[in-house]
Amino acid sequence: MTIDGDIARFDVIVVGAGFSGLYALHHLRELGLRVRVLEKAHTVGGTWLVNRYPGARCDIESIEYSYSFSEEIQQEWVWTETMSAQPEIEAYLNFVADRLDLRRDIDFETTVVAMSYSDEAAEWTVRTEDGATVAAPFVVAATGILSVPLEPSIPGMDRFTGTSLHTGRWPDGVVDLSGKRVGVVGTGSTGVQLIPVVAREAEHLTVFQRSPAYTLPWRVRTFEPGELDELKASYPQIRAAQREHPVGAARLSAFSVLLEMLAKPPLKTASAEERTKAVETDGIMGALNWGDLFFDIEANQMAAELYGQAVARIVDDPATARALTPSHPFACKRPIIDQGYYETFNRDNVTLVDLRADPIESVCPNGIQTAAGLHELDVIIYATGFDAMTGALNSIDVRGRGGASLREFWTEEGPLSYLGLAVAGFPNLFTIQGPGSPSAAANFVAAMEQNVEWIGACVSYLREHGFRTIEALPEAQQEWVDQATALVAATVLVHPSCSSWYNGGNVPGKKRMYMGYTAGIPEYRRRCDEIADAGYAGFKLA
Ligand code: FAD
Ligand code: N01
Repeated sequence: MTIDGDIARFDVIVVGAGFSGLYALHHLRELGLRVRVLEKAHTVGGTWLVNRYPGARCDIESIEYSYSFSEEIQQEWVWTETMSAQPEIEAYLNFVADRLDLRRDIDFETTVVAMSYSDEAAEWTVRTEDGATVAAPFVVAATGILSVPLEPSIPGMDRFTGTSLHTGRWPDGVVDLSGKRVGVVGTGSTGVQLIPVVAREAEHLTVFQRSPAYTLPWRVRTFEPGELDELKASYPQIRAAQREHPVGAARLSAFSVLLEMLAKPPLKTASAEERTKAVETDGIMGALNWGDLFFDIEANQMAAELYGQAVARIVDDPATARALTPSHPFACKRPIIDQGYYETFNRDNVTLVDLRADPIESVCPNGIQTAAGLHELDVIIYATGFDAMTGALNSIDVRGRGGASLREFWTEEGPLSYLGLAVAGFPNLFTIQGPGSPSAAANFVAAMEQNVEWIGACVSYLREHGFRTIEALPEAQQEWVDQATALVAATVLVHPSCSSWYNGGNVPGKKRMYMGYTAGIPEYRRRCDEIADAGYAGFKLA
């Protein structure tokens, strides 16, 4: 890459070197394209490089939450646990980068700050933080759906004299929490993973909880000797089953459990005895394992009550159990699984602060002040989530046709996109698993592989047929958004009390809109293929 003066030119610029960017580089390079990847971190990994917090792991079995495109890679790599922890996934992505010799085409420590499209040249010019520019007809934004950590704005945060950490940019190296008084703010997927591990290490843990989580107890285990080899021998069947499965993971995962719930009898018509028996027999699963919770808010509220009873069977202190019972609808946030979450609250060194009753007033130099008093702390860990789906692209000044700003468009109109792959007014820009894609409610890697392969085929088609540009048509985009919205219209996902990264409700001021596509990956793939086969229907090719 050159600084100022001459501009280096490529066929495709990929931004980001996580799961998506690495596969985009490999696949597009295999198609004979000159590809350059720009990555702000010092190495590969994306999500699995920065979320190094204790307890971080995936919640889909690793033999499915991994690349399927290379038989060599899936045979050579050794997973040690059913659902791998962060260090192993990070190591896997490094292995892939080396095995496919990807690093030679990646510029690390290179943050993209702006990119603008020239109509005349049919080309994107991409500017990085150090003032360098590169250009290419096509840009693939592999910038991540959960890559911009969200800091809460609590008065006094910068006055804290202890250590402040965000789980989404956890420092490299050991963070020693032993003998420390630690506070964790946030009880989403991250908090639920982090809290049991921190409790075992810290002198005292105080959990500041605004919305209690719904979380399914889960057993993650190391593979028995020979077990992984047997699975590897069945990879053709495993991958085939995944491909046909709506969530891109056919083995047991929180997503597959949720899908199975849809086929269960309704809670509304269950007798009092049946409800009690469900909780007595199956605990938390029994409270939630009913078919009408996604569509009927009253049934959902009844399930919340049963859930509270199930929690009370695990948590010794009744007041703590009550505080851990959610009041928002089940299923309107991403499903969570845990290992010993509720048991953690029976420990002598753990205190729960229910912010619904006792809100945070400020962060002080020596702790967190709530309405009821001061909690003295040495370390505060913010597990407060991400500006999801649009956050990463909105932190780049993306200028499309006529200088239009993507950030302004998405802020004013909402996160509109055609297939989650393209935005009208931004020709030749592909977004991997953007808003309106299945990624929010599916195995991301499976969903992403489809996107990368579709983009590869699209660029090849354009070149073979002498087209220089492809651009989503506004009416096709609106139709796609309408279809995605219609899919969830009858569900609790759009209930006013649902606030999550799925609908932008977790970011103050963000326009609310459900940002997923819930018909499943096979149906999404069918639609994408149909559109491509029709000469890219809904796109303007020029
Ligand atoms: P990322 O991994 O986020 O990578 C994006 C890359 O782009 C980053 O390296 C970033 O530095 C770079 N980048 C962004 N902006 C710029 C810029 N302006 N300039 C240069 N570089 C830039 N999904 C699942 O399906 N199953 C799971 O079990 C699962 N577990 C998760 C656990 C955690 C803790 C989190 C946060 C997410 C999890 N996800 C899971 C979602 C996860 O984000 C995806 O599965 C996947 O890792 C995303 O890969 P990606 O390459 O698209 O994005
Ligand atoms: O973020 P979240 P996350 N004061 O937004 C609270 C993936 N992931 O990092 O709900 C007090 O879910 C907030 O409270 P509320 C997965 O896709 C996967 O946990 O807004 N609290 C909430 O409790 C997941 O969905 C895994 O009331 C504040 C929490 O912080 C996504 O990443 C593991 C607050 C944020 O929860 C994000 O998960 C980890 C404030 N000012 C992550 N602001 C797997 O296991 C926010 N909160 C696969």
